[in-house]
Amino acid sequence: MKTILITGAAGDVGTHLRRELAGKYQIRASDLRDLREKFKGQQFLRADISRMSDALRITRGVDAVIHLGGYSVEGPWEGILSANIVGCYNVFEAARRNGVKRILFPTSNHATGYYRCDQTIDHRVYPKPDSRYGVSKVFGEALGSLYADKYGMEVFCMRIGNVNLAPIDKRRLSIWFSPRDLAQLVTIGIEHPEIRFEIVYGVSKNRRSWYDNVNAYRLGYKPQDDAEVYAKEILAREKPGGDPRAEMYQGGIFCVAEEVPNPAPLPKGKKK
Ligand code: 15L
Repeated sequence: MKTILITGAAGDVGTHLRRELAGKYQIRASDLRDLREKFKGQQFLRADISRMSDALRITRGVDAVIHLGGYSVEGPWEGILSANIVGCYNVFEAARRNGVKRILFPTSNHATGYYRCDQTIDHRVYPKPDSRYGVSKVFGEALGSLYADKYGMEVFCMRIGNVNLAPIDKRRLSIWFSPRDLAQLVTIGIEHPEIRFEIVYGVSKNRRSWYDNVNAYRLGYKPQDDAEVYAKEILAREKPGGDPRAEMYQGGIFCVAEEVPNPAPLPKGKKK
Protein backbone atom coordinates (compact mmCIF):
# COMPACT_ATOMS: atom_id res chain seq x y z
CA MET A 1 0.00 0.00 0.00
CA LYS A 2 1.34 3.46 -0.90
CA THR A 3 2.25 5.90 1.84
CA ILE A 4 0.81 9.37 1.23
CA LEU A 5 1.69 12.53 3.11
CA ILE A 6 -1.16 15.02 3.50
CA THR A 7 -0.01 18.44 4.72
CA GLY A 8 -2.66 20.74 6.19
CA ALA A 9 -4.43 17.54 7.22
CA ALA A 10 -6.42 19.21 10.02
CA GLY A 11 -8.27 21.60 7.67
CA ASP A 12 -11.69 21.06 6.08
CA VAL A 13 -10.38 19.62 2.82
CA GLY A 14 -7.75 17.55 4.64
CA THR A 15 -10.36 16.07 6.96
CA HIS A 16 -12.73 15.15 4.10
CA LEU A 17 -9.84 13.61 2.21
CA ARG A 18 -8.54 11.60 5.15
CA ARG A 19 -12.00 10.19 5.70
CA GLU A 20 -12.43 9.29 2.01
CA LEU A 21 -8.96 7.73 1.66
CA ALA A 22 -8.95 5.86 4.98
CA GLY A 23 -7.93 2.25 4.40
CA LYS A 24 -6.97 2.87 0.76
CA TYR A 25 -3.57 4.35 1.52
CA GLN A 26 -1.18 4.51 4.43
CA ILE A 27 -1.86 8.13 5.42
CA ARG A 28 0.71 10.33 7.12
CA ALA A 29 -1.21 13.40 8.29
CA SER A 30 0.70 16.56 9.09
CA ASP A 31 -0.37 19.95 10.39
CA LEU A 32 0.63 22.70 12.77
CA ARG A 33 -2.67 22.19 14.60
CA ASP A 34 -4.18 19.15 16.26
CA LEU A 35 -6.42 16.95 14.11
CA ARG A 36 -10.10 17.58 14.88
CA GLU A 37 -11.04 14.18 13.54
CA LYS A 38 -8.89 11.10 13.60
CA PHE A 39 -9.21 8.00 11.49
CA LYS A 40 -7.89 4.60 12.43
CA GLY A 41 -4.33 3.80 11.43
CA GLN A 42 -3.40 7.32 10.26
CA GLN A 43 -0.10 8.63 11.55
CA PHE A 44 0.11 12.28 12.73
CA LEU A 45 3.25 14.41 12.53
CA ARG A 46 3.11 17.98 13.79
CA ALA A 47 5.09 20.30 11.53
CA ASP A 48 5.59 23.93 10.58
CA ILE A 49 6.28 23.82 6.85
CA SER A 50 7.74 27.32 6.90
CA ARG A 51 10.76 25.52 8.44
CA MET A 52 12.77 23.45 5.96
CA SER A 53 13.84 21.00 8.67
CA ASP A 54 10.17 20.16 9.34
CA ALA A 55 9.40 19.83 5.63
CA LEU A 56 12.34 17.43 5.25
CA ARG A 57 11.22 15.36 8.25
CA ILE A 58 7.62 14.84 7.08
CA THR A 59 8.37 14.10 3.40
CA ARG A 60 10.90 11.36 4.15
CA GLY A 61 9.91 7.91 2.83
CA VAL A 62 6.52 8.71 1.28
CA ASP A 63 5.31 7.76 -2.22
CA ALA A 64 3.41 10.99 -2.86
CA VAL A 65 2.63 14.31 -1.19
CA ILE A 66 -0.74 16.06 -1.20
CA HIS A 67 0.23 19.57 -0.21
CA LEU A 68 -2.89 21.14 1.32
CA GLY A 69 -0.99 23.05 4.01
CA GLY A 70 -1.07 26.82 4.07
CA TYR A 71 -3.33 29.84 4.27
CA SER A 72 -6.65 28.95 2.65
CA VAL A 73 -8.31 32.35 2.14
CA GLU A 74 -7.42 35.99 1.45
CA GLY A 75 -5.56 37.53 4.36
CA PRO A 76 -2.52 39.53 5.44
CA TRP A 77 0.53 39.21 3.22
CA GLU A 78 2.86 38.09 6.05
CA GLY A 79 0.75 34.98 6.73
CA ILE A 80 0.44 34.14 3.04
CA LEU A 81 4.15 34.73 2.46
CA SER A 82 5.31 32.34 5.16
CA ALA A 83 2.67 29.61 4.71
CA ASN A 84 2.00 29.66 0.95
CA ILE A 85 5.20 30.95 -0.59
CA VAL A 86 7.99 29.84 1.80
CA GLY A 87 6.01 26.79 2.99
CA CYS A 88 5.13 25.69 -0.54
CA TYR A 89 8.75 26.06 -1.69
CA ASN A 90 9.96 24.05 1.31
CA VAL A 91 7.56 21.17 0.61
CA PHE A 92 8.53 20.92 -3.10
CA GLU A 93 12.24 21.22 -2.33
CA ALA A 94 12.09 18.78 0.60
CA ALA A 95 10.22 16.25 -1.57
CA ARG A 96 12.87 16.59 -4.27
CA ARG A 97 15.73 16.13 -1.80
CA ASN A 98 14.00 13.08 -0.30
CA GLY A 99 13.44 11.53 -3.74
CA VAL A 100 9.63 11.84 -3.66
CA LYS A 101 8.58 12.20 -7.28
CA ARG A 102 4.87 12.85 -7.13
CA ILE A 103 3.22 15.95 -5.69
CA LEU A 104 -0.46 16.81 -5.80
CA PHE A 105 -0.87 20.54 -5.39
CA PRO A 106 -4.37 21.72 -4.56
CA THR A 107 -4.33 25.16 -6.13
CA SER A 108 -7.55 27.14 -6.24
CA ASN A 109 -10.33 28.66 -8.33
CA HIS A 110 -8.87 31.95 -7.03
CA ALA A 111 -5.84 31.51 -9.32
CA THR A 112 -8.28 32.41 -12.10
CA GLY A 113 -10.85 34.39 -10.13
CA TYR A 114 -10.80 37.45 -12.41
CA TYR A 115 -12.38 35.58 -15.30
CA ARG A 116 -15.99 36.64 -15.62
CA CYS A 117 -18.86 34.38 -14.65
CA ASP A 118 -20.11 34.42 -18.26
CA GLN A 119 -16.80 32.92 -19.46
CA THR A 120 -15.92 29.24 -19.70
CA ILE A 121 -12.23 28.57 -19.12
CA ASP A 122 -10.07 25.49 -19.49
CA HIS A 123 -6.68 24.49 -18.04
CA ARG A 124 -4.79 26.45 -20.72
CA VAL A 125 -5.91 29.97 -19.80
CA TYR A 126 -3.33 32.26 -18.25
CA PRO A 127 -3.86 32.88 -14.53
CA LYS A 128 -5.91 35.88 -13.38
CA PRO A 129 -5.63 35.75 -9.59
CA ASP A 130 -8.19 37.67 -7.56
CA SER A 131 -6.23 38.08 -4.30
CA ARG A 132 -2.83 37.74 -2.63
CA TYR A 133 -4.02 34.23 -1.80
CA GLY A 134 -4.74 33.62 -5.52
CA VAL A 135 -1.26 34.91 -6.40
CA SER A 136 0.26 32.43 -3.92
CA LYS A 137 -1.60 29.61 -5.68
CA VAL A 138 -0.24 30.76 -9.06
CA PHE A 139 3.22 30.69 -7.42
CA GLY A 140 2.63 27.06 -6.42
CA GLU A 141 1.54 26.14 -9.97
CA ALA A 142 4.66 27.85 -11.38
CA LEU A 143 6.89 26.07 -8.87
CA GLY A 144 5.28 22.77 -9.83
CA SER A 145 5.98 23.48 -13.49
CA LEU A 146 9.63 24.25 -12.69
CA TYR A 147 10.09 21.10 -10.58
CA ALA A 148 8.49 18.97 -13.29
CA ASP A 149 10.61 20.38 -16.13
CA LYS A 150 13.89 20.79 -14.30
CA TYR A 151 13.88 17.89 -11.84
CA GLY A 152 11.53 15.40 -13.50
CA MET A 153 8.96 15.50 -10.72
CA GLU A 154 5.34 14.52 -11.43
CA VAL A 155 3.05 17.38 -10.48
CA PHE A 156 -0.74 17.33 -10.47
CA CYS A 157 -2.31 20.75 -9.85
CA MET A 158 -6.02 20.78 -8.97
CA ARG A 159 -7.68 24.20 -9.09
CA ILE A 160 -10.12 23.41 -6.32
CA GLY A 161 -13.53 25.03 -6.10
CA ASN A 162 -15.31 24.60 -2.78
CA VAL A 163 -15.21 21.26 -0.97
CA ASN A 164 -18.22 20.65 1.20
CA LEU A 165 -20.93 18.07 1.81
CA ALA A 166 -23.28 20.32 -0.18
CA PRO A 167 -22.94 23.66 -2.01
CA ILE A 168 -23.46 26.60 0.34
CA ASP A 169 -24.59 29.45 -1.94
CA LYS A 170 -25.21 30.55 -5.54
CA ARG A 171 -21.53 31.02 -6.37
CA ARG A 172 -20.68 27.57 -5.09
CA LEU A 173 -23.29 26.00 -7.41
CA SER A 174 -20.64 26.60 -10.09
CA ILE A 175 -17.61 25.35 -8.14
CA TRP A 176 -18.86 22.76 -5.67
CA PHE A 177 -16.58 19.74 -5.19
CA SER A 178 -18.13 16.84 -3.30
CA PRO A 179 -15.86 14.80 -1.02
CA ARG A 180 -16.27 11.64 -3.10
CA ASP A 181 -15.40 13.48 -6.33
CA LEU A 182 -12.41 15.01 -4.53
CA ALA A 183 -11.26 11.52 -3.54
CA GLN A 184 -11.68 10.26 -7.11
CA LEU A 185 -9.62 13.10 -8.60
CA VAL A 186 -6.93 12.77 -5.93
CA THR A 187 -6.72 9.03 -6.61
CA ILE A 188 -6.11 9.79 -10.30
CA GLY A 189 -3.41 12.24 -9.23
CA ILE A 190 -1.73 9.55 -7.14
CA GLU A 191 -2.13 6.61 -9.50
CA HIS A 192 -2.10 7.86 -13.11
CA PRO A 193 1.12 6.58 -14.73
CA GLU A 194 1.55 9.48 -17.14
CA ILE A 195 1.54 12.61 -15.01
CA ARG A 196 4.35 15.07 -15.73
CA PHE A 197 2.73 18.44 -15.13
CA GLU A 198 -1.03 18.78 -15.28
CA ILE A 199 -3.59 21.40 -14.36
CA VAL A 200 -7.19 20.27 -13.80
CA TYR A 201 -10.20 21.83 -12.10
CA GLY A 202 -11.22 20.31 -8.80
CA VAL A 203 -14.99 20.52 -9.16
CA SER A 204 -17.92 18.14 -9.44
CA LYS A 205 -19.94 17.82 -12.66
CA ASN A 206 -21.90 20.98 -11.94
CA ARG A 207 -24.37 22.13 -14.58
CA ARG A 208 -23.45 25.78 -13.84
CA SER A 209 -19.68 25.15 -14.01
CA TRP A 210 -17.39 27.87 -15.40
CA TYR A 211 -14.84 25.27 -16.42
CA ASP A 212 -14.22 23.11 -19.42
CA ASN A 213 -12.55 20.36 -17.39
CA VAL A 214 -11.43 18.45 -20.47
CA ASN A 215 -7.96 17.75 -19.06
CA ALA A 216 -9.37 16.00 -15.99
CA TYR A 217 -11.72 13.94 -18.17
CA ARG A 218 -8.82 13.00 -20.46
CA LEU A 219 -7.08 11.53 -17.40
CA GLY A 220 -10.15 9.46 -16.52
CA TYR A 221 -12.08 11.68 -14.09
CA LYS A 222 -15.81 10.82 -13.98
CA PRO A 223 -17.43 13.04 -11.36
CA GLN A 224 -20.55 11.66 -9.69
CA ASP A 225 -22.15 14.78 -8.25
CA ASP A 226 -23.89 17.89 -9.62
CA ALA A 227 -24.66 20.93 -7.45
CA GLU A 228 -27.83 21.50 -9.45
CA VAL A 229 -29.85 19.21 -7.19
CA TYR A 230 -29.44 21.87 -4.47
CA ALA A 231 -30.06 24.86 -6.78
CA LYS A 232 -33.73 25.49 -6.02
CA GLU A 233 -33.22 25.56 -2.27
CA ILE A 234 -30.07 27.71 -2.51
CA LEU A 235 -31.44 30.28 -4.96
CA ALA A 236 -34.57 30.69 -2.84
CA ARG A 237 -32.51 31.80 0.15
CA GLU A 238 -29.98 33.94 -1.83
CA LYS A 239 -30.20 37.65 -0.93
CA PRO A 240 -29.97 40.03 -3.92
CA GLY A 241 -27.70 43.07 -4.09
CA GLY A 242 -24.08 42.17 -3.33
CA ASP A 243 -21.07 44.09 -4.65
CA PRO A 244 -21.38 44.09 -8.49
CA ARG A 245 -17.72 43.09 -8.92
CA ALA A 246 -18.25 40.07 -6.68
CA GLU A 247 -21.25 39.18 -8.86
CA MET A 248 -19.40 39.68 -12.13
CA TYR A 249 -16.23 37.67 -11.49
CA GLN A 250 -15.76 33.99 -10.74
CA GLY A 251 -13.71 34.75 -7.59
CA GLY A 252 -16.72 36.47 -5.98
CA ILE A 253 -15.93 38.27 -2.73
CA PHE A 254 -12.19 37.52 -3.12
CA CYS A 255 -12.19 40.11 -5.95
CA VAL A 256 -13.30 42.80 -3.52
CA ALA A 257 -12.26 42.04 0.05
CA GLU A 258 -8.86 42.43 1.73
CA GLU A 259 -9.66 39.61 4.14
CA VAL A 260 -12.11 36.75 3.73
CA PRO A 261 -13.17 34.49 6.60
CA ASN A 262 -13.19 30.81 5.77
CA PRO A 263 -16.56 30.67 4.00
CA ALA A 264 -16.98 26.94 4.01
CA PRO A 265 -18.57 25.79 7.24
CA LEU A 266 -20.65 22.67 7.04
CA PRO A 267 -24.22 23.47 6.08
CA LYS A 268 -26.66 23.53 9.01
CA GLY A 269 -28.01 20.14 9.92
CA LYS A 270 -25.27 18.28 8.01
CA LYS A 271 -23.09 16.02 10.04
CA LYS A 272 -19.61 14.80 9.15
C1 15L B 1 -10.63 28.51 -1.73
O1 15L B 1 -9.62 28.48 -2.41
C2 15L B 1 -10.55 28.37 -0.25
O2 15L B 1 -9.49 27.56 0.17
C3 15L B 1 -11.85 27.91 0.37
O3 15L B 1 -11.79 28.16 1.75
C4 15L B 1 -13.04 28.62 -0.27
O4 15L B 1 -12.95 29.98 0.02
C5 15L B 1 -13.03 28.42 -1.76
O5 15L B 1 -11.81 28.82 -2.31
C6 15L B 1 -14.18 29.17 -2.45
O6 15L B 1 -13.94 29.90 -3.39
O7 15L B 1 -15.31 28.94 -2.04
